[in-house]
Amino acid sequence: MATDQFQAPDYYNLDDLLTDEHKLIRDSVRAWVKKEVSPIIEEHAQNGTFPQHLVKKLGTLGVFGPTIPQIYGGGGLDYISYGLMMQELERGDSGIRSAASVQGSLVMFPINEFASEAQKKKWLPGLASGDLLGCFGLTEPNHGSDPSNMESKFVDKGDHVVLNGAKLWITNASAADIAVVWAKDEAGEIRGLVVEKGMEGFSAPEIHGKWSLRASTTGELVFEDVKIPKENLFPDVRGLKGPLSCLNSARFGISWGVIGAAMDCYDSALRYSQERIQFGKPIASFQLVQKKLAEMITEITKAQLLAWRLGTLKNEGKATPAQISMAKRNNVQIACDIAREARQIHGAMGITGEYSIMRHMMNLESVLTYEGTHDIHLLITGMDVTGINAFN
Ligand code: TGC
Ligand code: FAD
Repeated sequence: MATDQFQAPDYYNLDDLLTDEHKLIRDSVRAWVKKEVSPIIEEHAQNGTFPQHLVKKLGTLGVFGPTIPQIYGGGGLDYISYGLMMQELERGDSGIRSAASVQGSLVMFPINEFASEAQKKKWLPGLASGDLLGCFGLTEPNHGSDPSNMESKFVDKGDHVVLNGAKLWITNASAADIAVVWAKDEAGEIRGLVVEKGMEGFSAPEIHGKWSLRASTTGELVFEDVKIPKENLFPDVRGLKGPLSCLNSARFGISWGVIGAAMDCYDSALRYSQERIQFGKPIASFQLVQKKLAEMITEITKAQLLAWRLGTLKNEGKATPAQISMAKRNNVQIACDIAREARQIHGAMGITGEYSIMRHMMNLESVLTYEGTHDIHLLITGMDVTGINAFN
């Protein structure tokens, strides 16, 4: 892969909206990505391997659970800091951002929100430091967009429960030490529980053959009569709103993260178009190439403004799930479009691992689907503005 020459676009002086602390955090994660991710990521993606050695380093960097209180090892930071971290990680690769999103928003967030004090003390510090890696099991083989119909269930056996079922498409699954799993009790109510690696009857086989997120590990969670102590059940949450509230945090992070991938594609395309000579002049001098670049920077700027405003609302505790859906859907879509246009500007070079473009493009196909598909988020917006639920 060519040297990482990334220069972040800031067409509307958005840095003026950030505090000095935000910029310091953003710049330190940016520098870390250049040093630790850019030199190795293409090879991992080509080989379909997860750079597991980065987990501990990500913990040291402080990107696991940055909004979690410091007493549990988190950063105690605001949501704009979190968003900027996700932007920079995804500038490197969506798979690295995925690992951090899952750890922070889908594993640490529910433990912090719904777990007992003893559970928080047991798991949060190790997750924050990267000594432990977690995963989040909501999706099942037969239930993706409709998790309310999940089939995984557990029965009460006095001091423990016995869990049966399966989860599919789970980020970090085979690498994880613990899994936050959502399953129904005997009354059919959704509960959250922590399943630990090594528990008898629990396995987490890896899914192979992906064309997307190849530097991320994705797997299954299989539960065959897994005996789980009752201390591993979250006491403070019942129903689908439990897992869906975790998704609010992760979707928020994605709405920032994908801007990083889009910025990387735009930056690379801009540089390439100024250097590549055809018909005796740089391809940047052709109007059709300029149209592509002008539209890319316009969409990036709009996405940055949407994410920043959403971050301020989230900091004030005012961001609604529907507002988060709009930002996730819009920003992932524009990132997909930008990756595709950037690929065209790079011509044949765009299909190689010399540039990050095609890797981003393929990664973003997963991002379009996970955490709620593009169309599910459209229907959430539709429901919000019309008051009519198109799901039921
Ligand atoms: P519905 O009846 O609308 O709601 C059930 C209950 O949940 C509440 N609720 C929410 N609460 C918090 N946040 C949200 N975003 C919420 N949305 C709904 C709702 O108020 C209700 O509460 P209550 O008290 O009345 O019980 O539920 P539904 O069954 O009709 O489904 C609605 C729908 C389709 C929007 C929802 O199921 C959905 O979002 N589906 C998409 C599934 C999804 O996003 N899965 C993601 C899996 S995790 C993942 O992909 C990780 S990838 C990570 C990575 O690698 O980065
Ligand atoms: P389906 O729900 O079967 O949808 C298929 C198509 O039908 C989509 O286009 C969808 O928009 C459309 N559709 C469905 N219902 C409707 C409707 N009512 N109206 C209109 N169209 C509809 N899940 C986890 O729990 N944890 C993870 O860590 C995790 N990581 C993932 C990592 C990767 C790489 C991927 C690809 C997925 C991951 N997922 C994870 C799963 C992800 O959340 C689901 O794939 C997603 O929610 C969609 O579910 P599905 O794939 O079953 O598609």
